[in-house]
Amino acid sequence: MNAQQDLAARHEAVDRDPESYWLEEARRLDWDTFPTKANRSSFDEADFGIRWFEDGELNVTVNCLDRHLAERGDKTAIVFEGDEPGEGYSLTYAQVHEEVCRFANALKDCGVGKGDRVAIYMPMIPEAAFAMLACARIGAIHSVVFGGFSPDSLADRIQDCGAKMLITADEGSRGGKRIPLKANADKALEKSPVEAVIMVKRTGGDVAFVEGRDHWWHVLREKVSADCPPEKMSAEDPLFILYTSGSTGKPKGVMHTTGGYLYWVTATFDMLFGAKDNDVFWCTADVGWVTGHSYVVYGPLANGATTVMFDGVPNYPDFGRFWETSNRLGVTIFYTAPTAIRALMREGDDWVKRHDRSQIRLLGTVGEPINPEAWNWYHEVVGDGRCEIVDTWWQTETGGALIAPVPGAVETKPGSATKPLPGVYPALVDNEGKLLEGATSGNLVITQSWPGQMRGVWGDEDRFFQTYFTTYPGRYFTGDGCRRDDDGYYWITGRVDDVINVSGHRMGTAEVESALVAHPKVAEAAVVGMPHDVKGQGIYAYVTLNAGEPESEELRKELRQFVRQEIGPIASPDVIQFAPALPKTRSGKIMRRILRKIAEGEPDKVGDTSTLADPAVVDALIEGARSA
Ligand code: 6R9
Repeated sequence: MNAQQDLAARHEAVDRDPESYWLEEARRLDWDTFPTKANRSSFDEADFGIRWFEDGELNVTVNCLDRHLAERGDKTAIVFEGDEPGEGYSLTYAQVHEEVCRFANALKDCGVGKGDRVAIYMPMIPEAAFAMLACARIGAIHSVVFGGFSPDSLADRIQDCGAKMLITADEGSRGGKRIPLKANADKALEKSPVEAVIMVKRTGGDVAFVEGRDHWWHVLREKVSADCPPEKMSAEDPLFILYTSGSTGKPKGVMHTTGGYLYWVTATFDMLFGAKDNDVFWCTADVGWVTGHSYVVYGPLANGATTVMFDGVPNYPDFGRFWETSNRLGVTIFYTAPTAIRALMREGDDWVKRHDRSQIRLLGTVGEPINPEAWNWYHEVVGDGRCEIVDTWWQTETGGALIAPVPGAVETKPGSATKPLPGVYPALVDNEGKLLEGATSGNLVITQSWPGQMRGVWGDEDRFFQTYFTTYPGRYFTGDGCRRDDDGYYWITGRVDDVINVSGHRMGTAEVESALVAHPKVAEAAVVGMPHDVKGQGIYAYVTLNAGEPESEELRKELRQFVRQEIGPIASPDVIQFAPALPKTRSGKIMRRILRKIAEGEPDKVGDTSTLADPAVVDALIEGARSA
């Protein structure tokens, strides 16, 4: 069977008899108890719930490590590439297995057990993967917090998930700069204490050490056994929590479980990247994001592939880093974000062409819509017109890819994530929820559950249903807008809610607003997205100062710095416009549509302003935008 026939057969099989298809597919995993039930999910309020393979039992690390030992124990599992080119090493499956078992025993010695939450705040070093897998080994639930987040953001997440332990490193090293992870962690722990801290030595920098609470990993490692039997987990036991931004409130703890999530990342990694024994797979995402979970750690390892962990940035020491490193490490499959592609494209073709890329056979992208120009550059320049481009649309909530071209089976179109994978049923609806047929644009919903779907928002039972299933009852709402063409191809147009996508990182406008208003000189703030050549979207903040507070360039800088401290550098506003007043309806609601149009540089398209309490505000804003 060729790829096209195989894909057609899968679609046919899952449409005809989903229960049998999924149970057959579950054989991709090794189970302690093979499930007899596949899908027991409902999107309806009366019997709402997402459950997959619920009577199955398994351990994630057995699937990612133990089951490969007999045949691939000496195969490279992880290639570590540090910040400096060539600063790195490789680990075999046998070695990773041993490290994970030791780490798991260290967790146990620190009092961590099944169901406990463990926060992980780490650089992109193999120990980050050991820590995640060690949790999975003993049934603890990890919550990885991106190393670029501030102490406050870390503290909020530790508190929300009730973490018992924090795993961190002395410092990170990115683009030649040190990142004070332990110092940040210490600040966070003042606000949200944990019982124990394990710290990995990465740079050897000076850090505080709290006796009785802190432990060095290299010290613990020598004391613990390399033998740690895997905990038998129920398919629906939680595997991890990952915080992500939504349109309202604080980031929510997206919860994924053991069986369905692992199945989905295993199957999608295989279908989309099809890593063979000699492949080297490099996904450039950080483990602080879902892409790092699914396609740096779990997906590749469950398939027995070789995965690269990169602790650097695309422009250090120069703009050729990706291609120099790919060549040196023998990378055959490369997966990155459109923002990185656009940033490198700006620097010219020469940075690419000076490195041999003939070993690369497949190029993937994820994180935001890829504009056709960047798609074509990736295809023509990076891939020499030879490599397939696999544009994968998915979300933290979906666990793994849902819409993406299966190589060799689905023809690509530059800028389209193409078509749904087998068992994924997207649909477009209008704002009233009416189902739209044929070639059209609308809001993207998914009509049936798939195994990798999130199971809940940690600590808030109602929020999952409220956030995703009430806008269009009976359907999962993605928050994305989308166009479907005559060939049934999907073209994601971006978020239609109050989420902005900055360099592939999700930011809730509400989060940035609440950081701004926390500043003593700020009375009110409204944040919207604006088009940005490299980042996709930038952050545009309208700020109303307290009465009598003078506007100044220094204050602009101070506010940017303040947001960096409150959330992290990724949330720093690109534009701050001081606004004497914000456009509000008579009921006091800020009309963001107007603010968006001004930020997009299209003030003539603000539309009807007659429902505003004071329509004159708009003219003042348009005037102010010229100098912002
Ligand atoms: C995996 C990940 C999810 C949001 C999603 C959408 C955007 C991701 C995309 C894409 C167009 C793609 N997005 N992949 N848009 N084409 N291939 O990025 O998860 O951080 O939760 O972001 O990213 O807007 O809704 P997450």
